[in-house]
Amino acid sequence: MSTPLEQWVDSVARLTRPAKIMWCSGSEEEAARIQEQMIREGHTVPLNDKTYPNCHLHRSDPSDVARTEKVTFICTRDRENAGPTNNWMAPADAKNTLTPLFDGSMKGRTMYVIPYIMGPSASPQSRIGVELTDSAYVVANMRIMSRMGNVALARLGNSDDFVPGLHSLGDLSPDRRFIAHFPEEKLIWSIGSGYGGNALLGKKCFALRIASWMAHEQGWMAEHMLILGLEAPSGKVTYMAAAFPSACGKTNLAMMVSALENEGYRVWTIGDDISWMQIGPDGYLHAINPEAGFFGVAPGTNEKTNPNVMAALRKNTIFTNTALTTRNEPWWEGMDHNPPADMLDWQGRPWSSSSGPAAQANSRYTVPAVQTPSISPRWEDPGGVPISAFILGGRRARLAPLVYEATSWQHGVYIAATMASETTAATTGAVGVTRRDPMAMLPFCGYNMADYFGHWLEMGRNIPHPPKIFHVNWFRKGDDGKFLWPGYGENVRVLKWMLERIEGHAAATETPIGIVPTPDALTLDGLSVTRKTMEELLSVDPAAWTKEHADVGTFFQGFGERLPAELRDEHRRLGERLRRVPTGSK
Ligand code: SAT
Ligand code: MN
Repeated sequence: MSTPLEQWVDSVARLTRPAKIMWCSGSEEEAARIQEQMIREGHTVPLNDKTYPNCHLHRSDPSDVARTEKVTFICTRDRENAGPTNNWMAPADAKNTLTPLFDGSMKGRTMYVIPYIMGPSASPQSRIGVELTDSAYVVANMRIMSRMGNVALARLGNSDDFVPGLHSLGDLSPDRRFIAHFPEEKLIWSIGSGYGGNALLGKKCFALRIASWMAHEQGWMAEHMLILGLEAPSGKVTYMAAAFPSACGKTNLAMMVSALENEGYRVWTIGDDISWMQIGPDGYLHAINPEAGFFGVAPGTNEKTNPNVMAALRKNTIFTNTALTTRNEPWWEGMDHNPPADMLDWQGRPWSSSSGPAAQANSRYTVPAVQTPSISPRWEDPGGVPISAFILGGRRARLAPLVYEATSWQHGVYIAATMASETTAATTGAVGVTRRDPMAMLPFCGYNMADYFGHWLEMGRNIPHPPKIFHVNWFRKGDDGKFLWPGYGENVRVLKWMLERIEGHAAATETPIGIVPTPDALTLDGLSVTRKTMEELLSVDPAAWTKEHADVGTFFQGFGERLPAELRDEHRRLGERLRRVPTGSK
């Protein structure tokens, strides 16, 4: 009798017709063979053996360098369950469209069977997935990003309790590229892309889109959040999970080198992208990082912005679409000030300063989490870590104060549901346009987002000790257009205030939008931020917020009747509070 997994592998092999099937064990010897295969295929080169041992540079197809949201689908029987923020296809239509593309798509190639665990191997909060792929690059990345191979097979046994994900490069044509999710079957089909979140199916496809659906069904949370621990001078560590839209420094915050280290405050890293959280026996929400590695953006990463990851990626790392120096080392914009001479750009062409960026803007490193000097001793704790705070954020040049706190869980859900960020030059399109990105989950929520808001509200009713909810904005600018707050390692000063709020002794004042620190509540020793700047950073401008309030009203209309009544109430109450502020006051 074959197992459910063997039956599925057989049926996929009949469709895709690979020359060979290889079951991945996860061994070192196998990893070496996969690397050799990648090098033979011609898009991967080994890097400097002395300075970057066991590291590789991979160049993807130039048309295949980022996630493609336009061809990402949630395939539920009822269109309403995918909701207004997702692309939808009926499951049967999706299968009819994609089956011919998979038909014979692996001919002459190897089909790799990758059993993997999302989460620490021994954690009851972890879940199993199996990815079938014809890409050796995917195997090499999944090996870093998940617990893969025999460890997963052993945990699965003969069970059918795994999320199947079928992936094929197809012909890499953008016209025949689809990333389809079938949440009702907990199934993923992806074809036509070899890149990141399109192809490493454990990451956004499973750990966010499918997992958010499972979490809704089963009463837990799958969130696009980093997880960090803030250690206080007493040695006590307080855990926080944070959601930011892209380009707001999530990885840097997770690995921050604290500016208050001499005073005994340091930051420990548990995860940089995804958090799975479940109510623990102690009544706290307990978080695990479902991933085992970091798939981070390279450009802008340097000794100042993220020294921990710079130390981590000196071995066992896959670089994707970075430039290559004559020393056979990776390079990207923002790594240092002086681009080395005679580099090859991310497409392997000779580069000169007039030929545009040397590294692709979305070039990446894939690095084992355990190599990060700041990795928490509890990062693989099977019980997860108890979360005391949710931090939400965005990039708002003028509007949001440096930090404010929700007055209740329900108010916090309102803040999360209305999160927004202004576009930067790094994102395509116009600069400075406000984009709403609720919970930073807009591209990753596997069901109707209005129901997802409802799920957050429901969780708040069920968690005996819910995390406090904060909103931060590291990006506020003064009238001169310069950032008011220094950011990076100095952000620990804001985390310290949160810690004191959690412990119940930090100074704060109530404003219409929430609870804001008094100008002297943050520890500013050793920092040249004046009191006037602090006041500006913490100010709430009722006129600007009245405009924001109207904009949120329009945004909420998009969810129609399904928007939870609690959020309508919060919205109405914010409007009332803003109207009560005497005009002209700040
Ligand atoms: O490509 S990934 O989805 O893994 C990373 C990202 O785009 O956020
Ligand atoms: Mn992400």
